[in-house]
Amino acid sequence: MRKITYLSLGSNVGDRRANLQQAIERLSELGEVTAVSSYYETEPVDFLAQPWFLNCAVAVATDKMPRQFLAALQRIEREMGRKRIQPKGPRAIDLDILLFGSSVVETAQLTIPHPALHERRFVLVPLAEIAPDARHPVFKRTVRELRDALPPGQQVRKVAGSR
Ligand code: PH2
Ligand code: MG
Ligand code: MG
Repeated sequence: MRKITYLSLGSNVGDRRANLQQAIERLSELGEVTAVSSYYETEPVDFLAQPWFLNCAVAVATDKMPRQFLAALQRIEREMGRKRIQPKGPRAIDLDILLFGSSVVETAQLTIPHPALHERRFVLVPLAEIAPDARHPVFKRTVRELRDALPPGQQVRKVAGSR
C-alpha cells in the first residue's frame, strides 16, 4: 500500500547543497518524490561544536514498509560516504524518517514519528513548508501547530532561491 513518508535531510560536511541534491535523486529509487522544501541554513543543535547544517524536508510516496525503507536510506547514507564517528556530529548526509503515513513504530532500530520531530526548528520549518496539515499520529497536532508552538531559539534561515 502506498504511503507518504516525510524525511528530514541534513548535511554539514563537504558540498552540502550537492549532497542534498544527490540524496534527493537517490530517493527516487525508493518511490515517487512528491515534494521538496527550500533549503535552510541551520544552527547545530544537540552537539554544538560543528559547522552549520543545510537542511530540507522531502515527501516520498512509497510501497515499501518502514523497516525496508530505513534499510534503503541507510544504504544511501553509506554509499554517499557517511561515516558514523561522533553521535549527532558532522556528517555528509543524514536521512531521517519523520512521519510514515500515520504509522507508529517503536523498535530498537526505528522510532516513527521521529522522537525529536516536535522540538526541532530545523525539521519543522522545512516540513511545514511542504506538509503544514500533516498530523503527528501520537500528539494529534499538525506540523503547523507544532512549528508554531516551538520555544524561541534555534536559528533557521531559508536559502534564497534554493528551489
Ligand atoms: N542533526 C543532528 C544533530 N544536530 N542540527 C541541525 N541544525 N541540523 C541537523 O540536521 C542536525 C543537527 C543529528 O542528526
Ligand atoms: Mg538526524
Ligand atoms: Mg539519522
